[in-house]
Amino acid sequence: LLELSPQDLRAHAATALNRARARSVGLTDAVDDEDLVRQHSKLMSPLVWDLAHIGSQEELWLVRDVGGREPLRPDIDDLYDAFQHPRADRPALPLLGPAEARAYVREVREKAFDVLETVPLDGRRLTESAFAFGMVTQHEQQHDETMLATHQLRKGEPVLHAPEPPRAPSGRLPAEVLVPGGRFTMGTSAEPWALDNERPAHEVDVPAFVLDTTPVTCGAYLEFLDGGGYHERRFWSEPGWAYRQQHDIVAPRFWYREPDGWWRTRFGVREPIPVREPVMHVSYYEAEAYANWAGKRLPTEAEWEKAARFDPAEGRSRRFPWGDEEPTAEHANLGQRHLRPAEAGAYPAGASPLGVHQLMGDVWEWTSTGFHGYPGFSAFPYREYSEVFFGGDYRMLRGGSFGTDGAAVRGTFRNWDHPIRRQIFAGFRCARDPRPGEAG
Ligand code: AVJ
Ligand code: FE
Repeated sequence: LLELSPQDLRAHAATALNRARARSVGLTDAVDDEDLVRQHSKLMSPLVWDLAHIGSQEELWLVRDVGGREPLRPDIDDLYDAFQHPRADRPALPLLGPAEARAYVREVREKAFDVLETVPLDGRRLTESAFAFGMVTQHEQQHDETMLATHQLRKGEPVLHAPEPPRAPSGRLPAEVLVPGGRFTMGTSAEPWALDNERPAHEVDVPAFVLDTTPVTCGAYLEFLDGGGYHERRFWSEPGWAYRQQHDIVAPRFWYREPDGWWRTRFGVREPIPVREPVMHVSYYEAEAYANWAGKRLPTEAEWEKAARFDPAEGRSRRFPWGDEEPTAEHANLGQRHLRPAEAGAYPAGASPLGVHQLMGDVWEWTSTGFHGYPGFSAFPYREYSEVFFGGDYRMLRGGSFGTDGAAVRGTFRNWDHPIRRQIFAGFRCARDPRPGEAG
């Protein structure tokens, strides 16, 4: 699918690494040192941990593994190993301070660029190095999105700024799209930067189903909420109801009821709920309850990917809903260009061949599927990236959010989180089985 030469890889990797670093620097320079070391929520690390962790992983994978160089800071490996210390415990660790962390990631990056310039890139080593550089870029971008979620949790005046996303063109889209039944290719063996859990490509038979054309909007969600949906047991699964009761959840995270209706806070700004925008900061359980209320269900992960990738005219899976080209600003709301999702229907150029909109960008979309390896899965480069999470209490999320960079998402990309999580930029769309006669 992608032809890579050593020169291509060097140029592409350098650009992608620089872009990720500009974002990390922007997110960490936006606040003062006191704010950088503070834990804004038990769910998140202090920003200074994410920063040094980005450097630590880059040191391990690029400087030591690909480059075969001497360790810079073997003494801090343990501090920045996510498996050694849960997020809640990280503030108490003897972490690098802001100035030390910044100096550390700069030094690692200089060494990584030196490796990129000098490491032999031929045959198998080209593929392996492409993967390592791509993985490090994606890793930094993933933590940048995590840091953006930490920004959303911090109190105080706005420190991040971005232009407003495009509005939706006038005219209504059909509410739903029929996705015909049949086999399609799920996952990939061709994407050079696909992570282990996206591999290998395999055929899946997906019966016909009907999918919402856009993610569920705040306006639609308000009907569920104002109609008493949070208080009706029958819409909720058993664990969902227990969670809703235990935490007295009555609205999406960051929403507040005022005498004149619902408001929200978004990166320090208080604003009325934007009814045309996809709802976000809902748990899987809330998404599931909404779908039940609407007489629908959440899509499976295979349904989501078929809607996002299958081209019925050519009978093949694309890299993205719009085709094989990398995302641009016309295709999708990705890359923190904006600090919010765009209105439903705002990206007509990013629609799939069947007319499903905004599958990429805006909000991550909950699916009803748990985390398992595809048939033929093989852990790479190590079990801790994906395999140790298989079978855990997770649901798959697809498509990326406004805070996901294009380097860190594609039609095959698989994200996962606990069904109770709400601090991530996650929303959903609904699916349903076709009614008799509807599937043609
Ligand atoms: C794929 C987003 C679930 O952030 O926990 C970052 C990605 N893995 N560092 C996460 C990841 C190791 C991961 N998610
Ligand atoms: Fe990480």
